[in-house]
Amino acid sequence: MKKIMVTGALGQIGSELVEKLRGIYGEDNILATDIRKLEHSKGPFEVVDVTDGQRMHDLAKDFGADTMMHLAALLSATAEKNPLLAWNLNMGGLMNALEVSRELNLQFFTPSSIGAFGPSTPKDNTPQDTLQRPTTMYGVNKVAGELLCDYYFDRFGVDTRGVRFPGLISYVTPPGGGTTDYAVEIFYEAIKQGKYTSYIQEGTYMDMMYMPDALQAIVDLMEADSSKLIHRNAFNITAMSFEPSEIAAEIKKHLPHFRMDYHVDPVRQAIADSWPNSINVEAAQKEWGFKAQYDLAKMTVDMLEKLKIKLQ
Ligand code: AKB
Repeated sequence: MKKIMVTGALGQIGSELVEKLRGIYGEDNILATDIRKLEHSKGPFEVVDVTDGQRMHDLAKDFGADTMMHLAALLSATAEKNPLLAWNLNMGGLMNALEVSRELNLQFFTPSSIGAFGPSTPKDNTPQDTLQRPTTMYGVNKVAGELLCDYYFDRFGVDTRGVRFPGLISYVTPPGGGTTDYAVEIFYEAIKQGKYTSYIQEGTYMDMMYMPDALQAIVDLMEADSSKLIHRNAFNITAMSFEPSEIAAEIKKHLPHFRMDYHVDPVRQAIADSWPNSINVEAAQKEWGFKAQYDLAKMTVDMLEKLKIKLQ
């Protein structure tokens, strides 16, 4: 049975991943950690600042962890507002998590992102192995992180694994400070107000994925036969690619009065413009059987249904 320490456990991915992992491996086998306090936790929970490597080490050791899932990070738009903080937190936290994993011989997961690509990357059907010259601090962090994870495997034999996530959409915990967040906000506003003002321009395609597929991908990759993994880290994965008017049209099928207009945020638009339109997922399919269950239509039905109940 795995014993997993999760950082960033109260974030968009972490809050749902911890639940899923507790369902699979048992409540007491998942140590959730975050910089924020949680008043009532069902399973083990500790407050951790990931820039404090010694505390991470002590907690992982006392818990008897055999796996580290490192999620704590600033997202793209926040990182662009505060690049120095992003460097210190994203890179410092990752180095600490990797070091703890090397010292305690833990299996390791951390997400990269479509943000690891840049304007000179091929925009359509973006290959697994391609040009990566991102123009954002987040992207610089992600490329450096991908390389560090490869390095810790090659140099120290740490069983590092990871994916490049697209924008993640869920009804449980809202994301904060990302460029793809519009694709989550639109559902909340469609139900609450019947309208949404998009900060991303019509025609801007980005890859996206529904959270249940993202969580399953993490579990599948971590359970995959190590000898089959050629890439190990930073696997391209995605479930759909759309632009704002397409998701609006999909929502309109269920909420006919829904209206959308645009007030473009130049910072987030520039980030989105530097990212691919849609990425190629063949390596993930071949090496560990990646497959998404939700397309735009199926996700929209589920999001609206679940959010209507949540927002009642
Ligand atoms: C963001 O928009 O910053 C994230 C991501 C795609 O990495 N959702």
